[in-house]
Amino acid sequence: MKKSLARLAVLVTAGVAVVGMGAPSAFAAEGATPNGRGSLAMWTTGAKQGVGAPMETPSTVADRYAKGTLVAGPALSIDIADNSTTDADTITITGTTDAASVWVNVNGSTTAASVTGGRYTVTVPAQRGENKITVAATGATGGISIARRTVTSTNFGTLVGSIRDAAGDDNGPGTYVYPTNDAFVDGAFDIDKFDVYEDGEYVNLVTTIAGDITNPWGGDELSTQRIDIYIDGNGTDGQPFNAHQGTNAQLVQPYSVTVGGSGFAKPSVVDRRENHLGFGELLVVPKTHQIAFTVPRVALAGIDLGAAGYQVVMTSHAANDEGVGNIRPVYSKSYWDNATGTDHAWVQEYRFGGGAGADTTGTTARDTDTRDPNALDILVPPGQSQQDLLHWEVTSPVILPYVALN
Ligand SMILES: [Ca+2]
Ligand SMILES: [Ca+2]
Ligand SMILES: [Ca+2]
Repeated sequence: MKKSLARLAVLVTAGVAVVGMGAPSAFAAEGATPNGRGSLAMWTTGAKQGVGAPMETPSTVADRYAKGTLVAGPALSIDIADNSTTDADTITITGTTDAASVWVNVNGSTTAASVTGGRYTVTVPAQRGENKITVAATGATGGISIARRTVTSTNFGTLVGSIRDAAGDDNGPGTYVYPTNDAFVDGAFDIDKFDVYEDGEYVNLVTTIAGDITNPWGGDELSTQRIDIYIDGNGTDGQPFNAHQGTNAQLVQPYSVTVGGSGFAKPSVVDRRENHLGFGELLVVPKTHQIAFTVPRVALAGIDLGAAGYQVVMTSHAANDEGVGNIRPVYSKSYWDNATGTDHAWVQEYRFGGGAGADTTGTTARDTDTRDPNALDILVPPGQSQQDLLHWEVTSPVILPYVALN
């Protein structure tokens, strides 16, 4: 066992991660860098945990690869489908093999599978998001077979409640149009669902969007979106209260806390008096189109999450000099339409149209008219319409309601 794992460690180090699955030339093409995250570290760690230091001389193995001959690996199948999704906190990996031993590495931690009667099984903890699974089986003649799978876990904890949102209403009051640049992919600002989960000392506020989550500008997992989540745990009436600067909107009454963040601003919990109560973490799950803000439960102290009202405002992230509050402005459709061919050709490519105003360096908002909200999609209570709620030509600033969880 010790020897087998030692060989394996060296093989992975040398970048021959597809042992048993292709010709030696394919390994050379991969170069000396392990294919995948921390291959060497993970197998070395596993070896230490399981059977001791693995780095004995791999001369026979090295020779074998230097000469371009390959010992056939054992039979190895894996039952779990690639790119599958689970909401459980563990992943059970099973399959068939004719090898005596099978090792499974998940996210850098290696575990021996139990092998009985030609089948292997092992249950490992799933980390939230993407889990990279590598299964390695060593045959009696030293050949190795490897299978890889990626499994996404959406285990956000215990669901407190959800709010669904209409599809295709990522147009604000019904008139807004996306910038034309490819960075603004279809549905990138279309809220599909909002979920609240409790997870021990944390709360997960999860916004699912209709479009793909891309990261064209090198943010932390996402680029174009900004999300502000307003939580009203008061249950008392009050006067309308300003939303995050640059939203050009108010909440129907003061929030208890707001959690705002983007790929360029860590989720931050702030109360209505602008006291900063803590930072959260951003986790994006591209496969399930989920953008999660994980915040400390203590930062939401005193709020009954199940009874609270919520508003989720989807805007587009702006750099500091592009719009106040790091929110991208919306301009009038005629200005936007006619920007092509002018010295403001970038307007159509990088700003939203269908609202009011034009670019100006005269205000920090970079907008000559801020009556129109910069919200592209919001949550809407049953029986109300987003078109009415965001109809800035009737009421400005627009007043956003809180919505109860289902
Ligand atoms: Ca929507
Ligand atoms: Ca405007
Ligand atoms: Ca909506």
